[in-house]
Amino acid sequence: MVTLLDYGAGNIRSVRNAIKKLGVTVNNVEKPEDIVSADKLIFPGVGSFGLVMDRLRERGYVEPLIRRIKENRPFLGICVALQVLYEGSEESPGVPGLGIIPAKIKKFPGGELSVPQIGWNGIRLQKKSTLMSRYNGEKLYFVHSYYAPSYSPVDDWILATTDYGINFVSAVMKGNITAFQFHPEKSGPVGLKILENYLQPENCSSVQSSRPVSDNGNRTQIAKRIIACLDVRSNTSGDLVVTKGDQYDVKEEGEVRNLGKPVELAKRYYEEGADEITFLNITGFRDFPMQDQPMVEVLKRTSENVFVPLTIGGGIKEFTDATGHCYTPLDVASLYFRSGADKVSIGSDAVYTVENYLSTGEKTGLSSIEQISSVYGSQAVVISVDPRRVYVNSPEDTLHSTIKTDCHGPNGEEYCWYQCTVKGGREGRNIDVIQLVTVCEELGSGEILLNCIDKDGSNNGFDLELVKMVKDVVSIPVIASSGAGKSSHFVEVFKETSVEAALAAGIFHRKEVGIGDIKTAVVAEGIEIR
Ligand code: 1PR
Repeated sequence: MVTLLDYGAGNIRSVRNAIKKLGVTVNNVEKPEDIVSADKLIFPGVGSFGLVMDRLRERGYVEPLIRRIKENRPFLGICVALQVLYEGSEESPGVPGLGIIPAKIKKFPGGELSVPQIGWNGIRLQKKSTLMSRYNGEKLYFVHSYYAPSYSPVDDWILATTDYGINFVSAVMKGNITAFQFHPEKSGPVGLKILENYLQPENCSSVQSSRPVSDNGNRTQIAKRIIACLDVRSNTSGDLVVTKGDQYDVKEEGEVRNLGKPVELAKRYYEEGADEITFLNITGFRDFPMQDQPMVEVLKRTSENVFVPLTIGGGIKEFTDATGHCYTPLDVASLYFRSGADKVSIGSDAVYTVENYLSTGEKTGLSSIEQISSVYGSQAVVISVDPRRVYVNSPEDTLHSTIKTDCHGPNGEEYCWYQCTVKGGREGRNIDVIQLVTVCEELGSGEILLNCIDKDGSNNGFDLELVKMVKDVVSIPVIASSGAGKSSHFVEVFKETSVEAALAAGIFHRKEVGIGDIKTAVVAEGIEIR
């Protein structure tokens, strides 16, 4: 039996599901005393440093946690739960942490590497521990903008370190107190093995030797991610199906193309080695997700068997129902996080937000991006961009940011700009992709999912010109999407641009190319992959 510290801030369903999958019963902390009396405690940290500390304080959990840790009773912290062991964080100035480890959490400096760090990176073990006895150097899933510095005086706490521009502490351990910056519950089979080790009865005390493990000095490297995307909507019989469009047209002879069932396909892609799964509820702009429970059900069922990050998009916006009850975008996102999502993606509402911002020059704090990122952190907010090329003869013909393109327009035009659309590409708006992504980053989004309507379903490769243009102006991770037709397209996008991830849909659903085939081709070119 293990006890979970859930303070209602986000997706801890996957931790719960991972424990259940390992055949262990999960108890919840109901009152402060449960923290002290629990046999084994798992504390999955979700949200910003300040939010986590606020919630702990409101519930009277701070003192019992400190007591448990000082008494050396089995404790496993995940992500922000590692960070709150420290004295404080640059993320939430003035908010004291638990103060167990005498150092402060810092923000990644950025520069060449995008912040947040999102993806699969290695760890270098610095000492032996039974928890890591079945760990063989595989990559683990990280998502964070702040890090624990690896310099003293915390040496005696360091279990593992990782490189992301700088060398940081990716795991701490002293006696029976352990915390990971990575997410074991999102790190596929290897993560489950680590969790299983913690849950073993004989590992009640996670014995460690003080003898340092030889550190081979190799730098760890973040992997490029391969993401499987499932566009989901109801067909004419009312069944929720995975569909796929050509330039966003998902109908064939009046029927919605049906390429499979969402939960089954997601499981297949997880087993084939997808680094992440994305669900896009493509009619979310007209249905309201909180009344469209099948999508929530899909997430809940998927997270029972899929232990890599899940993103969900579609319909994240404010909504007033027939009774006059108003739901905020935060309400919608919270429902998705509670149902198993790690990130939400915002499409149409991001475009409206940016239009508003460009006309007033003011941040309202009320947009979906601001609301959700302030509670769950920027890494939880992806912007799904649906741009379409607009060709012009010369940059002077438009006020928008143009590129000189190798792929000329229908009348031989040599320039184009990328127009943002809403409602699944049905409506073009007067803003361009550069305006959209730069403002979204400023408002707090943590990643860009860069589709391209012209390329969608074409199988003729990603729009490299678009990807380069966007990568040049943002410092958050970018996912290239639309147009993948063969493995070499992934090699091309990773070699010719600095994009962090590449996503495909049609080739996976139609079983034309396997995720394993892509990874083999990418590795053969010396590109880091999981
Ligand atoms: O506007 O916040 O409600 O979100 C709606 C979401 O649904 C957006 O993320 C939008 O991209 C998506 N969407 C809306 N309509 C469609 C459609 O296809 N008719 N799908 C749609 C977008 C694009 C990719 C696709 C890639 C890869 N699909 O997700 O999977 O282009 O495809 P490929 O590898 O087969 O080329 P909101």
